[in-house]
Amino acid sequence: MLGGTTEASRLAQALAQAGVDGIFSYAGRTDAPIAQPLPTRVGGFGGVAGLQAFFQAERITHVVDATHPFAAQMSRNAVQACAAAGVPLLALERPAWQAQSGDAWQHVPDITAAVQALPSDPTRVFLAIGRQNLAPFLAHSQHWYLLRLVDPVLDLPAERGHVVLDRGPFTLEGDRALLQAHGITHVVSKNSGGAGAQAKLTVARERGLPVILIDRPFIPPRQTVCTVDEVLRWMATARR
Ligand code: 3Y8
Ligand code: NAP
Repeated sequence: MLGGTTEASRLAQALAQAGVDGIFSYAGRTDAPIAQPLPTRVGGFGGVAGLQAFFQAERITHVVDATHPFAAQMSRNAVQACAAAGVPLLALERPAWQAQSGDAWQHVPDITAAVQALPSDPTRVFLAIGRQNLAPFLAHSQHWYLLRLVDPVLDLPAERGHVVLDRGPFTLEGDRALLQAHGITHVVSKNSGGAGAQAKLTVARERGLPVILIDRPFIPPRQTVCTVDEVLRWMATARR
């Protein structure tokens, strides 16, 4: 299984309890990812060809893609490698977040549009998008940024912003305190879905803050379910 999300951690628990002979895979993006109850490998496979070679070497019979909706490259590679190798593939993916009454969301298609959606006058922005796409935002130096990262890879002078180290899943009281403490006026987030990162959107609704929400990237069609139970049922029936 391709992991790296809360749902992936839950699926690993269920597979281990069911005695399924599985391998959990991390990309190796964080220094010390959460330990899993399945044998775990860390690091890229080396593109589609590397993934196919892995399937052969490990005699993989089923692949579950439980990566994050924004891990589009991994998901694209899995679709290609499984089709080429004739290995059944199932995606475990949480539904996108839907706006509720009181939400002030602006949907944007990508990072560039998110940067352009910020107001021109100086604002205090909670950038909850990790570390891979920060540069275009930080280039707009009139804003003050609150960054939440998993690992201490970057620091900001106090007048430019503040870095919080946290891995999530995040809590409502934690995000309430965080946004309050830093006088946040805007939130930028990916439409990750799931419960692990939803708290900041709830707090934005409570405080009437505008949210710039980045749409998910395109992923080629593949069989997709939303729950661990559906994955277990699929495992029992899918044949090579
Ligand atoms: C390495 C595994 C779990 C729970 C942690 C979920 C919940 C928190 C939402 C915010 C948003 C963000 C980020 C986020 C979420 C969960 C879940 C989820 C967003 C870990 C993990 C790995 C990663 C990689 C990391 C990215 C970064 C993205 C931080 C582990 C904790 C911002 C995405 O420093 C880096 O290079 C971090 C890179 C990809 C996005 C980015 O572009 O920076 N996730 N996140 C996985 C691997 O190596 O394969 O370290 O334990 C997993 C989780 N991330 O039970 O695991 O949604 O499942 N992760 C985003 O959504 O915008 C945080 O702060 O509010
Ligand atoms: P990505 O851009 O889709 O993938 C880039 C490359 O990283 C892939 O081609 C693959 O390398 C490697 N890779 C990605 N996920 C992997 C996995 N689970 N196991 C082995 N190799 C993997 O991926 P990403 O967005 O950087 O995400 C990396 C990890 O963080 C994933 O586990 C994802 O679930 C987790 N995550 C991402 C986000 C996010 O916002 N992107 C949020 C939460 C969690 P090769 O081509 O060499 O095989």
